[in-house]
Amino acid sequence: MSTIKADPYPWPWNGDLRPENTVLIVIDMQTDFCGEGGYVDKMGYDLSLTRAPIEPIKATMAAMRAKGYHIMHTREGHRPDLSDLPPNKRWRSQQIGAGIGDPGPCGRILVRGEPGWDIIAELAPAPGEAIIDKPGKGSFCATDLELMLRTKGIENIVLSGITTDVCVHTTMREANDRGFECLLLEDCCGATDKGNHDAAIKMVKMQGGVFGSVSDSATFISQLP
Ligand code: C5J
Repeated sequence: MSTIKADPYPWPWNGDLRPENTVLIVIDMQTDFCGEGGYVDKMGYDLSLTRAPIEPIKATMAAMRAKGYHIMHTREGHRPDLSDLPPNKRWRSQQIGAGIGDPGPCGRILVRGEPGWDIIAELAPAPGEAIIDKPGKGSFCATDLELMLRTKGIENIVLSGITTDVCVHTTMREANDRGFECLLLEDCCGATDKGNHDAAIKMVKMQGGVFGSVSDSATFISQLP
């Protein structure tokens, strides 16, 4: 029996925390979301907010790799022919001056294979770590993530990445509804707006942990069995 100190309950709920049944998912740490000239930068948001989780994620990933835990990464992006890009998603991005599929300083925005779409070098996946390419916000929608988790016997998911209120939250909600036990590491996530980050964290903790529990990287690393 091992748990991590977390709010609103020690995680995981049943104390069954082992490298074999637990994965760290690093969500969308791509240049488009936290690098100069990428999608978020083009929209005019403060990059320091989406870059803040880089060091905490790096430390968490190193600790989990050293103990043999599963690590997975996700990337949001679309096919070069944009056949998996809903027209309303494209239209909305054009309204804010960062049209998905349009050329930018880091290549075509949020298009697979372009420099801006790739995971930042600081958090590069290690050989053997799965990368899930997703066309939407949630990591379960139109991907083989659930099949891979079930095949590996994974029950516990530690969530990190960007953005807290969008892709991290959507993935956490999808995972929770599928019966996975979720922990969000607060300082390993960031949003384009600090208020939205804080609200997203608060939402997880309501109703006894409606989507799971919340901890931070230092606590997690120090208590990880
Ligand atoms: C967004 C994401 N915000 N990774 N994507 O469009 O959160």
